[in-house]
Amino acid sequence: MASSLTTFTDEAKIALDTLSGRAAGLFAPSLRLGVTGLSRAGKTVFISALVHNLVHGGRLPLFEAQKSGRIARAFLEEQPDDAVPRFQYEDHIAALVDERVWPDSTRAISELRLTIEYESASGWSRMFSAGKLSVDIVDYPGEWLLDLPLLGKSYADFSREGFEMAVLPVRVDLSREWRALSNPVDPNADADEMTARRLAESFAAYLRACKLDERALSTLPPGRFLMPGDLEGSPALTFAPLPNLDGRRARSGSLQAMMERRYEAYKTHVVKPFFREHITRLDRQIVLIDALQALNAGPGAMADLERAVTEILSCFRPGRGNFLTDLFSRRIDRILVAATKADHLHHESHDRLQAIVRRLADRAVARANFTGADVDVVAMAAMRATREGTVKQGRETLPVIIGTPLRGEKINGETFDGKTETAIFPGDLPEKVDALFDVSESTRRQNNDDPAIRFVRFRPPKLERTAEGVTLSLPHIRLDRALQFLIGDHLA
Ligand SMILES: Nc1nc2c(ncn2[C@@H]2O[C@H](COP(=O)(O)OP(=O)(O)OP(=O)(O)O)[C@@H](O)[C@H]2O)c(=O)[nH]1
Ligand SMILES: [Mg+2]
Repeated sequence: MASSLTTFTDEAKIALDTLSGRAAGLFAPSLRLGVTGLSRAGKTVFISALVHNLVHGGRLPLFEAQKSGRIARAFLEEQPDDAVPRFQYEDHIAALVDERVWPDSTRAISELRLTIEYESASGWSRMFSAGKLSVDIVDYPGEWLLDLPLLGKSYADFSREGFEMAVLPVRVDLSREWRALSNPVDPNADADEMTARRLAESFAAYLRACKLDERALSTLPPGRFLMPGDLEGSPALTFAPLPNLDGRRARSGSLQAMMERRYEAYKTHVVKPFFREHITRLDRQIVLIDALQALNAGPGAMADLERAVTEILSCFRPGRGNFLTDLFSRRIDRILVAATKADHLHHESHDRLQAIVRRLADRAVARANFTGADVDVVAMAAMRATREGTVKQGRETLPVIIGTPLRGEKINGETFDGKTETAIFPGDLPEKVDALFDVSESTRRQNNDDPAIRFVRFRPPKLERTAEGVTLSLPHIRLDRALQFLIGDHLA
């Protein structure tokens, strides 16, 4: 009796606190937004553009709270986790806006808290006070995401899959050296540091080659091999798949035992803490996908991208049958799968881009057996680097995009200097989505050497300034739609 009384008083007190907190404008519910994406998908640019557009009242007609003028103020606040570095928002914006350069690849984790003060749409809530919502966002190197699926895989699984994937047509030439080095190795031989190091280095070199633009492959774990962060040179990274394990148990003191121990240590000390601290507490998630880079590289890259997205989604799948469920403290209820960099296409092609990503997401969702969250798809650009126009060619009028291609980008033998604005006809995305994923198609294409779909990269846009020198809002494509889906209901 006594204890339930305490509980009751406690609860009443908490309720009272909450109410008075809200009345004093102090109560700010928080929402953790996961910005998920493989490396170079556009996470850092997305976060920077999102914050800038909210803080500076950008043009966001599809974001209802902003459109109806209910957002009083949005600002960066001190973040909740002291141990995590702050997201260098000001530096990123300065680079994008003043220097017109894109941010470097992210090498370590960082975090920010964006607080939005708004007026509730409902009269009842308005009576108490203005509303306040804090959105917490974490930025990290995309490569690290590839580690999540490893949590569910034994060293033997990791080794077997490593060798299976290495002989796929898109990888077989790149993995040749590593396979030649690994195949003669006897897993049962005595553990030897030099052998372990040679294998690990060769394996990492193969993964790096897969990631380069021409192949643009995505499924490349372990992630720290590509982006070691503070683990550079650490023994935790000195392991690699071994051949011919055939379910054999490792003899103590053998190379296999050593590799297995390090693989397990990598999972326990590197992957799990990252996952537990930053991924399991998410409420909402946006998955950014750079489909254009994979399209550029051909169907092998598209199939690989689909595999990566499927494996990652399986990690977020709630409920039984997911080895990670116990780690989750919250449940993600909305996921937005976003095709990024849509500004590389004329808007007439956006529907097709969206269709490609929808097919990728649908299959990934089905294969990952993913249920329990609303999944939506959008083609967007967090920072629009181009504008649209038309060019007359003979009797035809072609829809073009106009922007400044990055220095060194090439089209039809012409190399750009990074200064000149150019109109480009990006071509049409194919109507038939299936062919894009058909790997046999890629072999044909590589043999015939007929050109794949080609895109060039652009510099960040030149922004207009007012007479007072104030930069106008950052241009984007459907960032507002993404925002509405991700946080709109929390500002109702
Ligand atoms: N045109 C255009 N390019 C973009 C956009 N967003 C990203 N990019 C390009 O994509 C590159 C990668 O963007 P980032 O935001 O750094 O990608 P990331 O996901 O943070 O990558 P990692 O930090 O390596 O994981 C940039 O350098 C730009 O070239 C966009 O909205 N429009
Ligand atoms: Mg980044």
